[in-house]
Amino acid sequence: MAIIETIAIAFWAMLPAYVPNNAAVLAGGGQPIDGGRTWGEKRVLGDGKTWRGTAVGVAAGLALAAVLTALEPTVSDALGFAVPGFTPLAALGLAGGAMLGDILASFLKRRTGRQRGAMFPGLDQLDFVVVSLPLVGLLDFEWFREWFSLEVILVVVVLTPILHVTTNMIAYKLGLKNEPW
Ligand code: CTP
Ligand code: K
Ligand code: MG
Repeated sequence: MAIIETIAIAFWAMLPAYVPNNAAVLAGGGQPIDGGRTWGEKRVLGDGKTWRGTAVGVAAGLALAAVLTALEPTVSDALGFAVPGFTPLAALGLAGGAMLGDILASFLKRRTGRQRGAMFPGLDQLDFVVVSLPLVGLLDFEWFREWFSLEVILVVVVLTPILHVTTNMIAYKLGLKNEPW
């Protein structure tokens, strides 16, 4: 498979996992998921993980998956190779897994004494991949196996941090995010 093709499939297949974090940033606010509770001295998750941000993030990922699925035949035709349509379970795994990964990362950040907004290099850029891919594999193994070849997974692991750093830098410059990571 040509590298361009692999990159296109990786990017397209991961879009429903990329969008939830950005949607959550725009929608965030309101009740924190941990309800303000602490574990030991530290918050369980912190004020940066809210019900509204999480719900809007998952909804945005699911909606995007539906749009991409509708566009898939046209886009595949135009590209000359197939990009994936999303089954409901694949979409749920990608969008839900992305938000879950982000929440688990905050849990780890608090346990390691990091305040809300502190960076955790590596984890910040890949938390949602680490949870969304296994979750997709669990929810719809056939779909996962069809689209996530070893090459596609490798591209995802390299491409995601680059996209993450770029989009967060833009969001920071636009004043949408408090920190550039
Ligand atoms: N956000 C949210 N709910 C989520 C994820 C994000 O409401 N599940 C919103 C919050 O307003 C959050 C902002 O998006 O402050 C930025 O997200 P993120 O960088 O993940 O959170 P941080 O504020 O940096 O908090 P943490 O240190 O826990 O990652
Ligand atoms: K994060
Ligand atoms: Mg942050």
